[in-house]
Amino acid sequence: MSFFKKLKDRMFKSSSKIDEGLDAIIEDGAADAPEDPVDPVEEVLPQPAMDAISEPEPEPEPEPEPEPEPEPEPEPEPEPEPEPAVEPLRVDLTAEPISEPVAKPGLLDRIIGRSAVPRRALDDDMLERLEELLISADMGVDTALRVTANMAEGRYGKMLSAEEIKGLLAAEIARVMEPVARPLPIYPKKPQVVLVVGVNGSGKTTTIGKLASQFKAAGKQVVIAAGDTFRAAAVEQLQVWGERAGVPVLTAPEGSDPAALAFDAMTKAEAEGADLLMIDTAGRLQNRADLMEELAKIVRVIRKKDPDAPHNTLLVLDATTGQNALSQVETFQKMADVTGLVMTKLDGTAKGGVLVALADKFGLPIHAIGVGEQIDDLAPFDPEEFARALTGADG
Ligand SMILES: Nc1nc2c(ncn2[C@@H]2O[C@H](COP(=O)(O)OP(=O)(O)OP(=O)(O)O)[C@@H](O)[C@H]2O)c(=O)[nH]1
Ligand SMILES: [Mg+2]
Repeated sequence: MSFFKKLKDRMFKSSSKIDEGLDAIIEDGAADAPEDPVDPVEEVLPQPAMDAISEPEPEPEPEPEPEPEPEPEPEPEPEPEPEPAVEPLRVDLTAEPISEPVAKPGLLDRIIGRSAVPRRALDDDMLERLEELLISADMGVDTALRVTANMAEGRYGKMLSAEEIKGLLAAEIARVMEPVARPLPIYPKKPQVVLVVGVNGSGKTTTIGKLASQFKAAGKQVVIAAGDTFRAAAVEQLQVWGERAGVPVLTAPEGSDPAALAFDAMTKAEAEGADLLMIDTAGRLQNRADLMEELAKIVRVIRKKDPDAPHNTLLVLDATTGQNALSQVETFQKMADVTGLVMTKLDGTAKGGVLVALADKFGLPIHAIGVGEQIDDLAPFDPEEFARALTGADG
């Protein structure tokens, strides 16, 4: 099974959350308007989103009847033309005339028994509810506003189905994430030092095991340093991962200085000509100044050996912690020069949206995502797959 397939399967909770919410939004303002004069599908949706539309689209119908004109009904007020919205947000269209059912299922549809796809106009109310939906998927207020505003730009007043909205949201989310989707860079420097940091239980040790296994499979010589010297169990856990990955694990006695271990590990990795040295660290809460200072010390000591080290500082974040991930990035950035992110446990949350907020706010590379506890449950980060899994755009 491919990683992406796994991600989609595992992120089902997220998908259904947005799915259900969208259906309710459409239903509340629904208009069965397949003959809507402004058919948004062809012109609006970018290619990937087109793929996501599952309903058979009403094919261009031979029009035997007189022009399907707009509404012949008496206008209650000046026509709120869906002007090419210059500003993406909050153009007040008083919603009513547009969001009202524009047409009953067309005669032709009834005759040929075609079921109409519910649609509603993209208006202020719909946008607000979409924002709420994205916020409930943990995207954060700022990012949710930006995503919905961009998605609405130029589409104000258009009739959209749930599938079309999912496709549009997915395309917008993928656009936000595209620039940050980058694999862990590999440098010619030997050993390339990868420091792995994060709060307690975020998945650091597990991620190191998974990464070590992948690099080993790619022909790299990898060494792991068990820099979490606080708990004997932590060292044992890493040794198990080392065995699984077929990679040596350097350890130090419980309670010893992790900076000293890191220094020794660099010396050994150098001597052995290893390509990569991955340094595990103890989980540290961002409000524990002493632990954060200890991390800074590890970095200082490593730099005595190689001023450019660590070459990568990976911050491992747990997707289930939601918006707190944002403050974790801020705190760890102060203590260590975070070069990239790995988000774990995306399989265990309905709220993967926080990854979009992270991309939007920090622009740090997202190297990989954890989608399970097994050694191969680390996927490269693919923005489009992620966006579609998050929005349920594949239906
Ligand atoms: N479902 C799921 N569980 C994960 C994932 N990554 C890690 N875990 C689990 O999360 C728990 C914590 O993982 P660890 O790797 O020990 O986390 P840590 O950051 O090293 O923890 P500390 O060393 O205590 O700070 C373990 O039970 C892992 O199996 C993931 O992608 N998906
Ligand atoms: Mg650990």
